[in-house]
Amino acid sequence: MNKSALQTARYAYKPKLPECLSGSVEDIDVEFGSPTEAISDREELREIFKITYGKPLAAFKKGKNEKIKRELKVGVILSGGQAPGGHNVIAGLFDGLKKGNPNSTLYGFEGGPSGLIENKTIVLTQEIVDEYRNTGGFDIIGSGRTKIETQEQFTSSLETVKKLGLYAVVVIGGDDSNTNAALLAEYFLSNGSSTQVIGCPKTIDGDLKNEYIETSFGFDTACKTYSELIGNLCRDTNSAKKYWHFIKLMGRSASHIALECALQTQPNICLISEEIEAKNLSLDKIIEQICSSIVKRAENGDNFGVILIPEGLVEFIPEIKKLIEELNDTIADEEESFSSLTNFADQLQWFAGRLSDISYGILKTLPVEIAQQFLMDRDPHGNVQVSRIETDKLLVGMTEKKLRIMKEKKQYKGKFSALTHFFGYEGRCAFPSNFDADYCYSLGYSAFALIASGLTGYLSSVRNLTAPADKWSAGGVPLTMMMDLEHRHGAKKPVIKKALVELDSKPFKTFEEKREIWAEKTCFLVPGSIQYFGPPEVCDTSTVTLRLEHGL
Ligand code: FBP
Repeated sequence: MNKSALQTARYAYKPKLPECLSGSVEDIDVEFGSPTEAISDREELREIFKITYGKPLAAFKKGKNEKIKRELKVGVILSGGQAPGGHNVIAGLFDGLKKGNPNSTLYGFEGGPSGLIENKTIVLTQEIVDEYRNTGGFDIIGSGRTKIETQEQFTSSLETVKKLGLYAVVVIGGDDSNTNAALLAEYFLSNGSSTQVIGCPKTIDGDLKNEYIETSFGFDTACKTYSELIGNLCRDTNSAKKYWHFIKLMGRSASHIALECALQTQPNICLISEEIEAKNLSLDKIIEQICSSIVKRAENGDNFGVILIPEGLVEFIPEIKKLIEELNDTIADEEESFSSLTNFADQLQWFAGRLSDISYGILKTLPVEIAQQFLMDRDPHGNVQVSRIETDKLLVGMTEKKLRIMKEKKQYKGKFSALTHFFGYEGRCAFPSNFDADYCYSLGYSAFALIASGLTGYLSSVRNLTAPADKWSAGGVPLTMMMDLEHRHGAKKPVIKKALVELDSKPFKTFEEKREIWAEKTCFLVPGSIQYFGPPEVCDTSTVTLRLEHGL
């Protein structure tokens, strides 16, 4: 790829490391806590993870560790959706390995987990890694969403690590990919292979977090990128004063991105899916809430505004959630019959009698193009692809309808002109912020130190993230510690628990305190673009969410 001026300048950026990982590698010692337990379903999980269950927490400290200088062969996988900073995880891992022993080798599995199954690799050389330092994207080796599930896939993965003589595999991924990492770690050991497996917490969605993982990488940069765009729209609409902007924001399920962007930009409305589900709010109630703000602002002469909509919203609105569940089950049960239908009218007809009356009624009344989006191909997990449902357009259509009725009843006198946007993919490959550049490099370096310390079934963990980077701590969290069992496709499966927005958390409470004023008055904040060069208070800060969670 050709290089922009920023890319060239960013090559010179030296990511910061926590003190416990900096300096000479043989000074990185590891200390262990007590054995750990899973979140729940402990007996069943102990059975599934016979060898790797319940390991202790690992923390790095300054000391002596001669083993760290061994020659190692390690493979790395980028799994799932792109997130800014992935290249720096690889750079941190590479630099650690080479510092430990210049003869160590890092293989990149191409195209995600399928690269491991099919043994598709490239050797990552100094020259290749240097090309990608501090850049966004996953294009160094590519990514993919293949899940290692079947016996054949596990067997092929084992064959690959044996053929390559791998000491360890690093899986850079979200909750599902790291659940896979835990299963692989167990599988390798129980099949006589000593290949270790280490995970790194990735996803812009911010939903892979818990007591030991303060945030997943990429969330910081993605939210700052979206907030810049939202802030610009706020200022634009405050200048021309004629549009309502309905902005859908990425985040498959959780509303962390929408909430963080709301805290950064102070829009008039931000819908939080988790709250809508908790309060059992129907689509009509949501429209009422939106119209109430539009009417109040129109009374003040403000016929403009900004509304944030989390991408996963539709799956949290009770009646739509039910519709989606029925659609998923019906399509999965009669896949062949459904896929033989070639037009929407036939598809709609096909669902009559197969869906409940309520769900069928909703499907029929949705605008045709939105209803069609509900019927599009499912993802590999059988779920609706929410990034492809134009919830923003659905809400605009329903708002227009409601306002027309209110106008007829003389309850509304304003003008309503709406524009829709979707900010999603444009945030996933941005140049990582300094925070993500440092955090990712540290996660990769910590993954190396976990491998060199002989550990398997751990997630690389870097904490104390609101402090300056040299004060961060680093170590590993046993993957089984973050697990419970969930029903997936009719069977109980081990999973790493997804962290949704908690309604009693400081970030949500802060938003809740202010949103009534934002709904009526113009309180927009314009955060501007990510700054890569300049004072730390402008360039190195973390998200508002993280700061509030840390009581700052
Ligand atoms: P990960 O959970 O794999 O990080 O991906 C998250 C995400 O970016 C969601 O926000 C979005 O809904 C989804 O990926 C889009 O998936 P795809 O890239 O397959 O269209």
